[in-house]
Amino acid sequence: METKGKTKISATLKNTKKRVFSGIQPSGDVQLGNYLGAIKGWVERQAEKENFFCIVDLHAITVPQDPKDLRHQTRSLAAILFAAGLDPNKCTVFIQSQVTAHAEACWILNCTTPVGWLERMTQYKDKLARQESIATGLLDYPVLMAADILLYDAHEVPVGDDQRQHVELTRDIAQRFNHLYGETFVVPEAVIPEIGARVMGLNDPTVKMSKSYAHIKDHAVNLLDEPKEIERSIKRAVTDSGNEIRFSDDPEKAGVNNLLGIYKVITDRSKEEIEADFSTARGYGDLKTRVAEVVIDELRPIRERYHALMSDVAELDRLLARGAEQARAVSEPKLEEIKRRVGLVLPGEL
Ligand code: AQP
Repeated sequence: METKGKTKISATLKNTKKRVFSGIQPSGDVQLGNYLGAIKGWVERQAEKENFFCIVDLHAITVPQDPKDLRHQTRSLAAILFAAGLDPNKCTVFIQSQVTAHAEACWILNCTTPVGWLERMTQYKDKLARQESIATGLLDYPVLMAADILLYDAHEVPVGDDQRQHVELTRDIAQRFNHLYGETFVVPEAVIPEIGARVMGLNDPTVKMSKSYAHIKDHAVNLLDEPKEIERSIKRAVTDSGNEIRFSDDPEKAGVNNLLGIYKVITDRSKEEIEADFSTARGYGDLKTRVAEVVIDELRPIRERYHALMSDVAELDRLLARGAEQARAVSEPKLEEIKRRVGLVLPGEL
């Protein structure tokens, strides 16, 4: 039995092809920050490595969700990912709850993760401050995220800046497990874009744009917004009383910096070129018009493909079932390896 276990362990560690794992919650309307900080990069680099993109519905239920809305948001998010350009022939897109290894691995990792590590997470502390009563799952959110990543032996985790701390924690969880039970997990790295990593709220450029604040007027551009709504939100974006259009770390200029950052990620031009271009602009009104134009042009084809995909839900579900099958083929042997490591008896082993 021991030999059989050892053979299986080394078989999964032998994977040499670089893997990428990232997730997104179906927790509301996908906003421009999710797109520029994560999805756009996923699409651009999907052919380079072996990519797994997960719709993390188990993470979404760590805060209250209406069941009917959650079901719709999950399919809608899948349609957005495919509409944005994720190609099921190049990468694996799947729903977390359809691959049960994630929840099982999370339990095992819970048993090696000190609770103090979780209490220090800033996203937990922020959400805690916004709610009267919180679920255990909210505290445990980063352990489930660690399970998601570690089950795939992912080397890279492309995320926005807000998830940096969670990926750091995943590294700690992996190293601790490896120390306790022997080399089991690849220790992953966060891959964070230089610009676009933190798109700020249009109504308040000191707060990150977030699905949770989508109900606040003019906070976000949602990916499915019509051109008129996009134009309206961007025209109302908070700026400052000056008129200088340049990239800046000055908190006073956070609004202008945010608009320029959005413009930069979409146009893929250098800061110098952009500043030179805007040097003849007549104030922030011109800047907002140009930013609205590029955002509208970027999102138009996504919105059109989205509506086509949502008109055939059976096909969407078929694509997701295929993704889940591919994800199970990788994560289930890894889960068996984890179980062996901690001494759990697998069926048929006795
Ligand atoms: N404002 C942002 N700027 C850049 N990247 C962002 N991301 C989120 N907001 C921004 C990145 O989007 C990916 C998916 O995020 P998520 O759905 O897993 O959860 P989140 O980070 O908590 O995003 P939200 O929109 O703020 O959701 P809620 O309100 O539900 O918590 C991640 O890579 C994230 O970094």
